[in-house]
Amino acid sequence: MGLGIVEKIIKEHLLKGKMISGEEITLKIDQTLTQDATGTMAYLQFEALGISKIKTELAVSYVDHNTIQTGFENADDHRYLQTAACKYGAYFSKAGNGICHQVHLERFAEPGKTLLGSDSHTPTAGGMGMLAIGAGGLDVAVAMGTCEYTMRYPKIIRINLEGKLNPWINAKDIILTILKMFGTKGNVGTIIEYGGSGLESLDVPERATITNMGAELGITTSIFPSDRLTKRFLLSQNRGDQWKELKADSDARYEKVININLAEIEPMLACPHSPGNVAPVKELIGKKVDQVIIGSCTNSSYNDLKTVAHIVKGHRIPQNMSFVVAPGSRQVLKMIADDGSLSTLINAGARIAECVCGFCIGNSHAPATGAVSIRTSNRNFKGRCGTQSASVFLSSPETAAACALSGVIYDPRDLKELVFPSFALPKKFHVDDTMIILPAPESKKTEIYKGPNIGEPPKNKPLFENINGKIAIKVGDEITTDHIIPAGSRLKYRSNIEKYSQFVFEGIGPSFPKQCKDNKSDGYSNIIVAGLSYGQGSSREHAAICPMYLGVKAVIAKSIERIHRTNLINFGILPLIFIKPDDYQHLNAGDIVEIRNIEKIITENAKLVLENKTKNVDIELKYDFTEKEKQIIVSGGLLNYIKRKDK
Ligand code: MIC
Ligand code: SF4
Repeated sequence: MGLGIVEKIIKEHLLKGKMISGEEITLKIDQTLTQDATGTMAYLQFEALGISKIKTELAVSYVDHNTIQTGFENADDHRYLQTAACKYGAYFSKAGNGICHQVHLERFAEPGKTLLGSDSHTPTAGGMGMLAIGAGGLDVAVAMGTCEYTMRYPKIIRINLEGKLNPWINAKDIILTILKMFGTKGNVGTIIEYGGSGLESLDVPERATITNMGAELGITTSIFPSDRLTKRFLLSQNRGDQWKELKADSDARYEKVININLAEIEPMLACPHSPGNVAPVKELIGKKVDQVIIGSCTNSSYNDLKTVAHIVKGHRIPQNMSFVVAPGSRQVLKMIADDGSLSTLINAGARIAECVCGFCIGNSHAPATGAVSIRTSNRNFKGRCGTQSASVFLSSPETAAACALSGVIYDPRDLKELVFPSFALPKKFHVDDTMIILPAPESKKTEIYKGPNIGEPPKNKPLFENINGKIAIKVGDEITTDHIIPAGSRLKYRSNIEKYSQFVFEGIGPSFPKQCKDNKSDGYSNIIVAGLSYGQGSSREHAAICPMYLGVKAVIAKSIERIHRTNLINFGILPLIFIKPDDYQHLNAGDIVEIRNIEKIITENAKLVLENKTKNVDIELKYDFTEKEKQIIVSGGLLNYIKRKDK
C-alpha cells in the first residue's frame, strides 16, 4: 500500500513507536523555532536541563512578539535571547526582521523535514511541505537538546482542493471555508494533507495562509506536497538546493477524503468572537467599520500587501477609519518599498507598523470602545485585540482593503472599476539576512545576560498521593489561552512567573490568583473546572506554568485542546475529563473535592473517582495518559522527570 506525505515524513523520522492512530510515537526533530514571548522560558528551561549545546540541525530564536519596549523588560529579554542563542548555537533573528512564521518560510523551511516550534502557528511551514508542529516551550527545549518529540500518531485526513479560485478570492477564504465546515472544536489529533488539481494555482505563501490557520481548527498540523511551485519559491529565495519533491502515492489511504471546489469559494469573514464563527461577506455587507489592519503571520506576504496597495491606489481611506499595515518581514517591507506599494499605502492614509506581531497579540492598535475592526490575522477571541467591547472580524487582504476604502463591510468583487490584480510571485525575492545573527564559533561565545525581570523557571513537587482540593474557578466552553493568561499589555512579564501569575483569568475571573492563595493557605490544592475545548488557541505554556505556580493540581473539563493538555502534563497538572459531561453541573467554585491514591490509579489504569465533599456526590473522570505521560505527571512535570531519569 502506498503512503501519503505525512506518513512518508513520519516514517523517515520515526525513532520509537508504531504508525497506528493513537499510538505514542517519538519523532526525530530536524529544526526548532522559538519566539521571544515563549522563548525566554524555553531557553531558561533548556539551561535548567543542563545540556551544553543545541543538537538539532537548525534552531532559530526569533524576536517578534514583545517589541513594544515601554520599559526595560522586553529589551532585556531580547538581550538574554541573543546571548543564549550565541552560547547554545541558535540562529538569532533580531526584532524588526519579521514574524517568525513568515521569516521561517522565506529563509529556513525545507520540504520533507520536521519542525517543532514554541508557537501554535508553527504549522505555517506546512505550506513548504514540512511536518511543522506547535508545542509548549519546554517540549521545544527538550527537542533542542535531544532532537526528539513524543506525540500520538495522528488521524490523517486528505482535503483535495479542485479547480481554481475566482478573481478576488484569497487562500484565506479557503481556510475560512474549511473552518466553517470543521469548526474549532473536536479536531484534536488530526493532520490534514492537501492535494488536488487546485494546488497548481496556489503558491507557497498562499498554501502557508491555509496551513497557518489549521491552528484554529485545533489540528496537530497540515501540509502541502512539495512540487514545482515549491521549487520555484525556493529558487526565488536563493534556496533552490533545498528543494526536494514530496508527493503522496496514488494509492495512499486516509481516514477521510474531502473534496472542495475552489470555484465555489466566496469571500468569507470570521465573525466575533471565534475564528470558527464564519459567514459569507455578502451576509454582512454595509456594516460600519472603524479599523482595518493588514498583517500577522497569516496574511502579510509580499503579494498580500501588493494587492492591498493596488486596491487602495489613488484613493484616500475615509477620515474616521484607522488603516494599519504591518508587513510580515523585513523582506516584504523592503520589496513594497522598492516597487512603490509602500508609498501608495502611505498616500492612501495607512499607518505603517513594525514587521512584528504587534496588533495581533493585542499589544498595539487596540480599537476604540465598541469599534468594528477587520483584520487579516487569525484570532478574534473576545478582548485579544486589547478592547473588550470591540468586534473583530477576520478576512482576506482583498476584503479588508475593500472595507478600508468604503468604510463598511464590502465584497471585493463589487470593486467594479478595478481590474483584478493577479500578481505572479516575483522571480527573485530581496534576500538580505543581515538581521539574522549566525551561531557564534566556540572562541566567540559570550556569557548569558539576564536582566532583573528574568526569574528562574518555577519548580514543582512530585504528585501528591491524595488531592485534597478546592475548586478555585468554574469556567464555560471554549476558554482560550488568552482567557487563561492574557498577552497584550501583560506580555512583558513572560519571564517573571511570580508577577505574570497575578493576571491568570484576568478578564473572566480576576479574583482567581487571590482565591488560589487563600485556598493554599487553608491547606487545599486548587482545581479548575471547565467546559468544552479548554485551552484553545496558543501554545503559551504560561497558561499551565502560572496556574501551577498558584497551586493548581488538576483541570477537570469536558474536553481539553492538544497543546494545552500536553503543557498541563509537562507542568505536573492532571488533565481530567468528565465521563458524563452533565456532571459538570455537580461541581461549583468553592466546592471541596478529593481524589485519593492518584499515582496508583493512573499507573494501573484504574477507575478515577472524584468525591465532591460539599455536595456529597461522586463523579467519575477519565484520563488517557501514555506510559511516558504517567511518569511525567507523577514526577511533577517534565523537568523533574528528565532529571529523575538522568540520575
Ligand atoms: C498567539 O498568536 O496567541 C501567540 C502569541 O503567537 C501564541 C504564543 C504566545 O502566547 O507566546 C501562540 O499562538 O502560540
Ligand atoms: Fe504573532 Fe499573531 Fe502570528 Fe501569534 S498569530 S505568531 S501573535 S502574528
